[in-house]
Amino acid sequence: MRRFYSPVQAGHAPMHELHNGAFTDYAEKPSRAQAILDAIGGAEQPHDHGVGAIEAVHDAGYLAFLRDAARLWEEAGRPGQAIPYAFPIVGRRPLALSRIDALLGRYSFDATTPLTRETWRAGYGSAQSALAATQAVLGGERAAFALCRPPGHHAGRDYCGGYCHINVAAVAAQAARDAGVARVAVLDIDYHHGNGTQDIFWQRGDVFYASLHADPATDYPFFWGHADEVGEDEGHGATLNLPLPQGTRIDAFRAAQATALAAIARFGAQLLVVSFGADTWEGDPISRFRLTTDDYPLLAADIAALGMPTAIVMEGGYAIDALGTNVTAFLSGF
Ligand code: OKP
Ligand code: ZN
Repeated sequence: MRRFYSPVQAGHAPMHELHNGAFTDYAEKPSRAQAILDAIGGAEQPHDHGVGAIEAVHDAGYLAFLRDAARLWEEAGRPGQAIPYAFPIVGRRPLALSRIDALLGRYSFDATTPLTRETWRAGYGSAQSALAATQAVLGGERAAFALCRPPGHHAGRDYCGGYCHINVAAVAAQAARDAGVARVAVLDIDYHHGNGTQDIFWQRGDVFYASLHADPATDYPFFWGHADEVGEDEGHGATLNLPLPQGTRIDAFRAAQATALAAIARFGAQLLVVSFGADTWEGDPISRFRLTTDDYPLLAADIAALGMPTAIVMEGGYAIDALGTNVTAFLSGF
């Protein structure tokens, strides 16, 4: 299987994150990508497909913010990395914001996603990897893998959060639409709900979003991913959420995935984007499902049995010692 990764993706390396009330080591480390690269035997560097496919999904003001935030933070005399702390929850209205703290609150939905001088370039590279995998399957490959890191599924049209800045799955899905694929599906099997992907396609009838994830009643991102969230307007019925309890093992996970795959087939998708997170693994440090390494080929084989051209983009997975093995196991199922 062709696989893609750009070295610029390693540049985003925040020192720490706000985790359960204290600063801890940033879990979404560059060494995640290295561990996967070592296991899959390297990757092709993606061609630069330009910023257009990113602008097709994200707000222009937001992208300017991603480019500028770390510089503005430094110019304000701040140490470390740019982290938001005040959010316009009440009385939202269009304002010409200039203060870095105001911009951070406006364009972030949580405080776990620091921005550095390298964030934009890394997110851009991650999106280029996703685009390269999409081009490969549009060009006839059965499946392709984008080693996306930073991940993307929590990022919305105009906000970052959950370690995500550019929604790489959405960029891939939209690129497929713009290449003429009439109906596209995103299957999200990361441990966490992909609130950003859901939000981007919420009112769209041409892109189906199906997600298996930990119940938002107990798990991040808390506010999205409930079973009754089904999309709106033209998108009504084109969002499918299958929340699962902590402790979920392969049998229940596989059954839920079968439900999602059946819905994707009924929808009539002609191309599939898989948001793959290895944080469903039993040893993941921030997650609470109990999948084993041997479960991943089964899940992948079920997805492959759909017979759809499939671009796989990497999302989470934080047990770095096991990450390469788990990703290899998943890819082997295709
Ligand atoms: C990104 B992805 C809980 C901290 C949660 C954010 C988790 C982001 C996961 N105390 N931090 O979906 O793997
Ligand atoms: Zn996750």
